[in-house]
Amino acid sequence: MNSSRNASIRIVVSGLAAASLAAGLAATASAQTITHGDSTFTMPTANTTGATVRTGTIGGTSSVLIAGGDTLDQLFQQWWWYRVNGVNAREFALSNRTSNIAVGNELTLHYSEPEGLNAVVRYRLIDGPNSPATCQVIGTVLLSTTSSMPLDVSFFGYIDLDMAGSANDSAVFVAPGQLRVTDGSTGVFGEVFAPTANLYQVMAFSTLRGLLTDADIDSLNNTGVPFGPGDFTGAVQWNVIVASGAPVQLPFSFSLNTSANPCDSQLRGDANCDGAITNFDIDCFITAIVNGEAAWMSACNAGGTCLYQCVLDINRDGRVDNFDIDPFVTCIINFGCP
Ligand SMILES: [Ca+2]
Ligand SMILES: [Ca+2]
Ligand SMILES: [Ca+2]
Ligand SMILES: [Ca+2]
Repeated sequence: MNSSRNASIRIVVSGLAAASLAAGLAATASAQTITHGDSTFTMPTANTTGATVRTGTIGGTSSVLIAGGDTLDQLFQQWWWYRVNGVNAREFALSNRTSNIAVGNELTLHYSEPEGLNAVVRYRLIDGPNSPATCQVIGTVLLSTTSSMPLDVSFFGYIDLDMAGSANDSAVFVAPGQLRVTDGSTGVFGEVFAPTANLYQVMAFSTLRGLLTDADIDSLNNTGVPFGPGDFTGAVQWNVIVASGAPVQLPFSFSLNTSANPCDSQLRGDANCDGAITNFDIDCFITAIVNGEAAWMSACNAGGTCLYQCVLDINRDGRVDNFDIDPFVTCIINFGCP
């Protein structure tokens, strides 16, 4: 980002802060910071940046992501837009925040939008080694609906990384759904990981953001990679059906100087989270399949270091269910997953 971008954002912040106070939203409007080790991640106050305003043209929150041992904020903006197909004639930002909860290294934001679309946005910060300073933010969005009719939703995850605090960045895919953005002079890099997204697009600031904030329908077109050097911005698009009683979870993680794939450091099949694949994993695997994530968390993952999806989604199809049973048995027989 440059100084003119800073200046324009400050103007918008002050104007919208007044508007949100007038609307009586001050009680839930507070900036949220989570920390882990010496890394921090901050999402700003609800409804106080162009960001989280439904049709704000500045778009995207001004986020802060700082990895341990460093002082640079390397994340200019990150935010979410959606369109209910057949209902909306444009994209809208998630904007109607109903609660925000920051506890330790986890931030949870609840949104309730007028189409009957609800979103629970979760960020989990995981600090890593220093020199270079590393951390991951494991993001997920859980979409559900209060409507009796299924919603046909296009949902967008947007990110504007400024590696090493500047715009001299290049981007390439390092694995399917995993994009690496590297600073041209320092080698500092960030990654974005969205394995289940249907579409992506990468462009120089601010054209891509404009597609999400303007008054028409846009879909991403799988172009722009490799990118740069330039002022990187990227987005992914999921096209999903959200039906009553059938919530949809969308994974979207990002990182500094390490992989953004949260499963890279997790042992698939290690259902009791003890670092090995043995018969002792069988009980915990059954707990997960039969009783779900909450029961598994309390019975088998007291330290909270294992991620449900990473260790239990054995067949890597994005769900933990009966289809994981056969490959899990194979893992146990072989003391490791193929
Ligand atoms: Ca648009
Ligand atoms: Ca950028
Ligand atoms: Ca184990
Ligand atoms: Ca699975």
